[in-house]
Amino acid sequence: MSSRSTPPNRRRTCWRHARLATFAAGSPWGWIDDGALVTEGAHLAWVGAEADLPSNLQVDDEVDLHRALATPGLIDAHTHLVYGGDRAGEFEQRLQGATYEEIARAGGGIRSTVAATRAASDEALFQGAARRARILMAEGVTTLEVKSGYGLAQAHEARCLAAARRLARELPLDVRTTSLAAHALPPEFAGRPDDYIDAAITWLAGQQARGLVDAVDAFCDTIGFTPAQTERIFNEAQRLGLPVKLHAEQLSDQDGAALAARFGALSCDHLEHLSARGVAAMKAAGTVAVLLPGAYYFLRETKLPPVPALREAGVPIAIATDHNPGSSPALSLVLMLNMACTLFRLTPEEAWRGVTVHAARALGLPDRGVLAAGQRADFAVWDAEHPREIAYRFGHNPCRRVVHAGVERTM
Ligand code: DI6
Ligand code: FE
Repeated sequence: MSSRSTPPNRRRTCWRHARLATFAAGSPWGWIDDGALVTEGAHLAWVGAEADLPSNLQVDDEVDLHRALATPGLIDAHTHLVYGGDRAGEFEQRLQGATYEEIARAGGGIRSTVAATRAASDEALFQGAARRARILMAEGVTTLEVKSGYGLAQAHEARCLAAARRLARELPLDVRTTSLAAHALPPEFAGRPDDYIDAAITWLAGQQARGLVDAVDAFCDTIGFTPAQTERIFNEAQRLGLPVKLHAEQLSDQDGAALAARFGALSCDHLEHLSARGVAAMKAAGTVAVLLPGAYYFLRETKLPPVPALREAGVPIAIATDHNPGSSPALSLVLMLNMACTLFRLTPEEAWRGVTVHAARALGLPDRGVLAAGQRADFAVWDAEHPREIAYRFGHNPCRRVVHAGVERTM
């Protein structure tokens, strides 16, 4: 062991005797049966088999994991975590026969959450999002994407993005923020969607100058915005050097994925109505398909995203909660693993890659999602022998320990 005076950013800890699912390319699960991880500050300095640990390795601490499973920290690449109120009443309405689209067209749906969000204080927005983030974190989530889209006015959109940024300052968690002003038409712009898009375009540069935004998204659908309106938002994102993502082909095929691919989108999300043309465009652009089984389930959709075509084309597939109050009030990425397998017929390994390595790619973060030297020291330790068990059970939380940026969280 080396000296106790090692500065925190150089402190080395060796985590020994783990079953490792590294998700490194080249072997199923990136599996190492008796593995070790060496963290140095916020990064992984060494990952491999116990038998290969360098004999001259100097570390400050050692932790024996007694053959527990360790995986990369989970990455939830699509959430709408910041909002006011809830939509439990709308859930009841839907059970009495109203559809999601009917409620939206009658001014409920997203717009009712917009009213509750505007009425909430900054502190209430933050505390609500923090409460939800802690639930996700307790299941091993170490990186989370958060979209705006319930403010729909310049100041309110900025408040929501600022609340998301505050999550990363106050919780042991990394947060990527996405501006989704083009989520729904706010009441002030009723009947004038193009004027609203003009306004939303002018907000982006200010959000970027304040360090509030990492990417730009839009809801391109019959109850959202047209491809032409989406393209105008994307042009401004491109001018500012911000990557784009798209809620594409959720309720209908708008050819949104091909549009997003033309802008080199990081991801297209939902995709139940994705065409063969959209699959090919995503493949050519290297765009990740983020599938959202929680929304599919909660809206009782019947049209499946084209998983066989995505798989065949080699489009990377990510899985996320899409946590939001209207179409996916889910707060369990572990449950999404099971639902991705059961509803979308992903293999357990595909589902797991979807919340680790492919989720990282959907956020443009090459430094995480895999356990390998040089990557961020974000990992979770589970009460399981193999990750397939975690995808198989549902309604449980087998996460026992979480290390974020080299520091173990108290759970
Ligand atoms: N698609 C969705 O499923 C969510 N947003 C979107 O564009 C739903 C948001 C909501 O109903 O509040
Ligand atoms: Fe969404």
